[in-house]
Amino acid sequence: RNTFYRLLVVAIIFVSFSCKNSTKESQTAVDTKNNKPNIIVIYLDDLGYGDLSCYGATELQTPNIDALATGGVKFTNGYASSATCTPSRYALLTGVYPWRNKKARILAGNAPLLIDTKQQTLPKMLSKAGYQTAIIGKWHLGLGSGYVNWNETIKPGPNEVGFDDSYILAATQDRVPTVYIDNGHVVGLDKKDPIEVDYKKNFKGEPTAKSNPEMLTMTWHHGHNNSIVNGIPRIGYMKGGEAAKWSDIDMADHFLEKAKNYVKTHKDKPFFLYYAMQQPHVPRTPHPRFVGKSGMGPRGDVILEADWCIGEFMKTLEEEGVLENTLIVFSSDNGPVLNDGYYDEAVEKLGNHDPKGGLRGGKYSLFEAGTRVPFITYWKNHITPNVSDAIVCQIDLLASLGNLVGIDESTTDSKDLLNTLLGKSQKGRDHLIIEAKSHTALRSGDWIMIPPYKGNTINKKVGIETGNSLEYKLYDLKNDIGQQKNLAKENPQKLKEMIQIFEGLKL
Ligand code: NG6
Ligand code: CA
Repeated sequence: RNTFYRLLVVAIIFVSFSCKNSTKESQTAVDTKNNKPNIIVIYLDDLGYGDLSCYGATELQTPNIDALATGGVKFTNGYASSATCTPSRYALLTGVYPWRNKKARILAGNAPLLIDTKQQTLPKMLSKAGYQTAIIGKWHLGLGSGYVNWNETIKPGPNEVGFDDSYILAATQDRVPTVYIDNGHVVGLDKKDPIEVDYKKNFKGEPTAKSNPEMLTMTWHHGHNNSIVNGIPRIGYMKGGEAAKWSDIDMADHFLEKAKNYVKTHKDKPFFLYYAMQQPHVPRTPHPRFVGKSGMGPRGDVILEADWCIGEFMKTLEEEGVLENTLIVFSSDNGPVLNDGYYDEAVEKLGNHDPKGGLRGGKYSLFEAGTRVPFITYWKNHITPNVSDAIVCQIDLLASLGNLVGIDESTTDSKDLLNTLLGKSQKGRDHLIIEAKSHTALRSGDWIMIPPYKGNTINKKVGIETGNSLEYKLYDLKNDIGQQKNLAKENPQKLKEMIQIFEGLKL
């Protein structure tokens, strides 16, 4: 009997030991295989917290983005670093708060490169880890070092801050030059028709929205009354480059094709692709396939178009056999705006849709809707589907993806939240400083504190509250997500604590 028990004990020990070993082995195997998953950041432009059906929209259906959310981690407290484009993209790529760099503001189409070529960046770090790196889509971080000759190699630009490949639009769809730039070269440029760009004065004899309104197919509301390209009035003046000008209605398909092609031609080694889509920024120019599809006018139509593009792109990842070895981060550079300078029925046809998803403010605003955006991570069979309330920010991608590939990149500003992004932890940031037009506020736990700022309380042209006021504002987001009740006077202790943290972090 004794022998029997002894044997049983030995058998149990043996079985449990070998089980442990085999789990360990298989984990190691998985880890080794996926140590370097492909990384894709899909970044939309001006997409609001409430613009997707997976974030509560009922008037628009975005099934392809929803599939990422239901198959990955959907963050309810995911932030862009800023309420405008350039600063958010700066933070995303460098891991540095944009308010540390005074030049990190919405840039003109001929502004110099904002990122120092010596600065650490996400693509540089991933290159070091053996990745191939590329940007396809909107850049808006400046090009050149003062004066740009658009007819020669344009640099420094994305290729000088870490991207092996770049296929970009220089600034925004509403800014000149309205051409694609492929690794520093204007696509389709006819050297006999050189491009000239100026943001101060027009070129003699060139039509503008003001001098030739009869040429317009889209009407400007504010700004956007300089050069006319494809009937659309733009910001800035441009001359020449006729053959190189992009087709606005084909832009989404164009970038999608480039992104698909990149995957097909780079799938044999780990790659990092920053797929920076232009929707739903103005001018909203859906392909005719999507016109009228949302019933909400062009803004809704281009959101549907973007969702379709993402669906097609996902199909490519699947067909090319890389889906299970690819981490996708989906987000937006800042919150929503309806009228951002063109009459395009965004306001009139909105109906019951709430792009802000119940938040206050919008693009340009220090209130929540300026920076709290859709934020999703997806990695088939590696992320357990989950909804996370952890506070995460795009600025954390540098440190977090650094951890993923085995490089320590934690900085004062960029936090390693890899486990949170992969749905293994619910712990997010303790504090986050958000920015809107160089003004800053503190999110800490469930609280947000907005210091006093002079200036308009409302940006009348776009119809969005700025967050400026002459007194401190303190909101408890847990009970007041719409920031309706300022608790600064009622809770002076909390206010004091928040001010102290804020001042400490801003050093
Ligand atoms: C503003 C533009 C706006 C948009 C924005 C940049 C005017 C009046 N408004 O200056 O239309 O282009 O810049 O948007 O020109 S962002 O998403 O790239 O930050
Ligand atoms: Ca934007």
